[in-house]
Amino acid sequence: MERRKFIKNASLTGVGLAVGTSVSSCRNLTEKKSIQTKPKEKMPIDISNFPIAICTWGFVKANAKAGEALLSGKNALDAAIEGVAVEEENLKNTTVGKGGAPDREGNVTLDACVMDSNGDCGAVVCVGGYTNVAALAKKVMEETPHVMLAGKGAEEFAKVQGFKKENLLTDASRKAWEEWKKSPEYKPIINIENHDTIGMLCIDKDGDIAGACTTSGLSYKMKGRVGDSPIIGSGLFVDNEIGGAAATGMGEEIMKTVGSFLIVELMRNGISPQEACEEAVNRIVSKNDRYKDFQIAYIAINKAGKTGAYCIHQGFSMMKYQNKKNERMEVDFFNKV
Ligand code: SD4
Repeated sequence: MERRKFIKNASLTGVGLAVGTSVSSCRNLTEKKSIQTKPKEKMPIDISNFPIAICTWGFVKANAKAGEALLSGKNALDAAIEGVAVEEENLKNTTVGKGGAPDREGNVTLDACVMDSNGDCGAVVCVGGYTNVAALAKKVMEETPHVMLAGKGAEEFAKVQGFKKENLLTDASRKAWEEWKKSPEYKPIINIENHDTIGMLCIDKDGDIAGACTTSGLSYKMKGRVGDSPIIGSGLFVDNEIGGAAATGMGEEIMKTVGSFLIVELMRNGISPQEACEEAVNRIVSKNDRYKDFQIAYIAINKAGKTGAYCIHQGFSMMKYQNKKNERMEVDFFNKV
């Protein structure tokens, strides 16, 4: 549209532009409340449903750890960080923390983010040599004026904060990488069973929501590649009035649709966590006929503690800890043919 027409249309629709807009119309704009930003109805909240912890995949121990931390009175953020740390420290998990698969050049680099019930958040990307990157992301949130630190800067910050430096490349991961190098596949097509990022959402005893997401990213990624997991709104999003969502799978596709933010916004408009996860998957598969080659999975929880999850391909599960029970739930999927 040409500029003049655009300005005219903008003023007709009441959308003030900086050029040619009077001070009073600017004031009107800031005073005007968005009709879309409040839930349609106030959710009935029964505090006896809390605490609750949910996480991606069948991470039984991690979810139990978070559930127990919540029961002992820890807040949602600290419980989520304790929970995901179980997988960050699990050497057998080749997609999170220590023991994660390296990039094509043999470097293990980790990504993580956290978001709390005040809407504060922190993230670290491309961090080598430190295992507990979700806890490091919390430090970024609390101790710096920033939201995200990358690479060397994040590593130096970890050192200053007293995190222990470690070699993240285990013998098993190195051997698998050396094997992979014999006939390297550079296409970003991934095995649908090979996404084990842990995204976790917790509601504590007070009904406050927070989350954490941590990963080593795609196996044999390009050096410097960062996926959705540490990106607030993509791998994780929490709004304490509405709920939270987390993602796992092909980060490039999740980022293009800002999946976790989308789910929370859909819930804000009165849609259930289940329907919101289905719609977020639908946004991807409806535009992208390559979906047969990659997995995307979402989990979500709303302020009332209702949960939902959905994915593209069969094989994804979600853990749910509630009333001292830690259950694994198989998740419905899109690709039924
Ligand atoms: C990423 N979402 O870096 C992550 C991948 C994943 O287990 O889920 N890996 O794109």
